[in-house]
Amino acid sequence: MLSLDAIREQFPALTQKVYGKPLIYLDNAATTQTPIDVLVACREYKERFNANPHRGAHYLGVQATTLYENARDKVAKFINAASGQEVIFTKNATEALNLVAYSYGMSKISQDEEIVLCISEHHSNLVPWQMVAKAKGAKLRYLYLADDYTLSWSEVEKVITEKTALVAIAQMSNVLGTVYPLKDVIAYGHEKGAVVVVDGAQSVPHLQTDVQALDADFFAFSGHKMYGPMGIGVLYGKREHLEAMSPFLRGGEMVEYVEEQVTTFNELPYKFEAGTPNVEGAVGLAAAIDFLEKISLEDVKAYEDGLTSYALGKLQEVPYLKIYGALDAKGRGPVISFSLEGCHPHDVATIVDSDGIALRAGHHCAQPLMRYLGAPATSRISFALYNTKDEIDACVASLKGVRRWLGHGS
Ligand code: 7TS
Repeated sequence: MLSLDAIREQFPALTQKVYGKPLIYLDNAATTQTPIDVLVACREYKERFNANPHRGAHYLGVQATTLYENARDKVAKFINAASGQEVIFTKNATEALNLVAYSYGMSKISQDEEIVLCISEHHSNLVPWQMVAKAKGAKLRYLYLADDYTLSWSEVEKVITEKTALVAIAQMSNVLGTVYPLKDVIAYGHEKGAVVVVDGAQSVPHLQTDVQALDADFFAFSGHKMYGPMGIGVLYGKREHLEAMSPFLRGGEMVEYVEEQVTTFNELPYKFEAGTPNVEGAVGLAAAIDFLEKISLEDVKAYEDGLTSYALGKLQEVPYLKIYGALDAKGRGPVISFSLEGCHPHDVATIVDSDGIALRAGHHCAQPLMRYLGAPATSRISFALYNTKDEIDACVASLKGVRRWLGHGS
């Protein structure tokens, strides 16, 4: 692993002061900061190779096409897809999940079949399935969590049945940090005849991804949560599914032949990439993958587990603080949600912000989970590979002052 100093030097955003205090950025589950390698790659693309790919036969057009397709191959290798043809570039995880809902869900799900979601799903992996269920007369069913915020196997066996046509589940919750035992859930789903869609938006920056070992049917994630640019995301899909699906959006290079009345579509993956793609984003994502692989995801995980474990211990020393999520770093990712008794999460975020600390407050786009937890909102800190124990100490010290700031005795 590179030294922490060397890693932090890669992130210009982290050297800033806000309100005269060093920025402590603990909102990485929302988006990560960007390393110089990614900034340089994007800039170089725009300065030297900018062209519309797959169209012009001119020099720049060929360069742009090569960069874009190399990025696709890099992504395929990174997630261990069998082929780049199974990797579709999208705008973000949300668009990737909508693509599956529209192109697979709306044609393959039938009346009275069941779609199974976990109660902790982000709205991006929930609202599209509500649409499919409503349009097709299917039923939505939820996997509920145990008191320790884990998913019990008895719950899996109870909810996923022969009626289940599709299971849509995140690998890691963006609120609780729970990492779900997806390999087993997917195998069980397949046993019951279901297709399994994985939302990897939170897990990809922290865990090694292997879509073939998982045996996921679809796997979605975003570039900007893994040190890449915004506006680029990925949908992996097994070839057999993608081949059988209709396009999501239409126009541009996703066609083979267009006649006045009918169109035939391009081969995979272009069939699903309508319009001019985000080459700059793809190039940046490829650079982000290089950056992560240079450090190694194994080392990233070990380091972040250490931060999570440390933070869980320190947060429990804060009076009146309740953690929503497992108290052990094992089986969870570096995302910690909590409440401070008597303090609204937005007040907590505003007060610690004045100390230069960025954390997140709200429902985290997981309102059904919040309702299930009985908490309308929580505060959340989330780590990336550049965070430090000193930053956690500073955050905890700031949190300790919040209740007094709001007029509570202690
Ligand atoms: N799925 C999960 C599990 C997420 O955490 C998010 C974003 C998304 C999907 C959507 O990603 P997007 O890139 O398409 O927007 N989660 C958060 C969050 O926790 N705070 O801000 C965004």
